[in-house]
Amino acid sequence: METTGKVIKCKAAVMWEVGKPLSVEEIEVAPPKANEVRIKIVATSICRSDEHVQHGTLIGVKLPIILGHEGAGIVESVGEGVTSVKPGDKVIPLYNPQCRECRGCTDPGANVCHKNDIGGKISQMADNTSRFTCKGQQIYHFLQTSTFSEYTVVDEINVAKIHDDVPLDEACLIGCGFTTGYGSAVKVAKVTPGSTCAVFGLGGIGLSVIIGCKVAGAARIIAIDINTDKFAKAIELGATECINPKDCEEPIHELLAKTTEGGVHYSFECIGNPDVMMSAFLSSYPGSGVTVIIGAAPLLSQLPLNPLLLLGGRTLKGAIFGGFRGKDDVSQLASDLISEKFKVDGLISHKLSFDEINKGFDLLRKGESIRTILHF
Ligand code: CND
Ligand code: ZN
Repeated sequence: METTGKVIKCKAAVMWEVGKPLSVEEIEVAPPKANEVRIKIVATSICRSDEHVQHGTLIGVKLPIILGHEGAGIVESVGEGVTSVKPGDKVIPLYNPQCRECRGCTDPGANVCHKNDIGGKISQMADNTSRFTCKGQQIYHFLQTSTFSEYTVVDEINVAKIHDDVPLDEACLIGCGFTTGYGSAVKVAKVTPGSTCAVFGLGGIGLSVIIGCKVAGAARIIAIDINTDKFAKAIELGATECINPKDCEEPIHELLAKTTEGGVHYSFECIGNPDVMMSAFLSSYPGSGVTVIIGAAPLLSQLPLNPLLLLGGRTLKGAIFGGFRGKDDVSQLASDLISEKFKVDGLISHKLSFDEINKGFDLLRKGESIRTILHF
């Protein structure tokens, strides 16, 4: 390509300050170094985790930074030594890399690669430099992906090649929201046919859990949210009943115990609220229930858990990225999308131009959107 080896000037949303709207700027993106890949992002979507960070409620990030970790695009150029993707390939950037060497990549029960930057400690490329500059200043990378930029550079371990037929709008959702929720049901909880599931929180993550529970053959999928506007979509995607905890006279776990012969088989927390995590846990059947924590709780929060509650045989677990590995599983999920094992288009509530990114954040904050896709 004519841009190969050159600095590219393009559009990106820069976070200069926490809590302030992102600023759409022209930035410079350096060419990929050895083992790196420069990607033209075609579509990117806004996950609640981006909003937590933008709002300053999750991890403290380095500034200025380019957020965004749900995206899809086309490889523009590759650095020396890259073999798994080539220019022109459709790809999904991965915040959960796959180096294939560390314990996280080789232990069959694990999925989080040790080369991840999920806590934001590095916020740069592996050689501790950035590929982004704006107004003469270095800009940090976010979650090794920074998809709120028309061009981004990632390490080869942070990119998955996908089938040419996958629509990039839908591919974006495989980069986080869909994969996280779906995998939490089918891979982490291992929902069984005929079971009863309770899903707390009906955003992009919770709705994807519902899709997973349905694919796994759950008989009852109880969808729970304080925003009743979310119920129609939950039913459309497979929920069999919806409950607003605010309408209940008793605590939700007591109501669920009564209506599910003592508790649900599987419960999922998809919000990031420690109180709801306890409700989800207490809603599970004391003899064998499984609860999966997916929501990202505020940094210093704690669960007030009486250990006796575990002795009957309950399991409380958590997962990142739905228990899936980066490169291999993402490529496979993209292929499963083409073979219609599941559909993800129902998760796309809005499409905006990239310049309207702050409107996208507002829609999420107001509870009006599931996933907003931004196009450059
Ligand atoms: P989003 O904000 O779209 O959805 C949350 C839903 O929860 C909304 O529909 C709310 O109305 C609902 N809600 C809020 N409070 C309550 C309550 N007290 N009771 C019932 N419902 C409530 O978020 P999202 O779906 O994009 O993300 C959900 C969480 O998952 C969030 O914390 C995000 O940071 C986290 C996450 C985790 C992972 C992972 O790998 N573990 C990956 N991505 C996101
Ligand atoms: Zn690894």
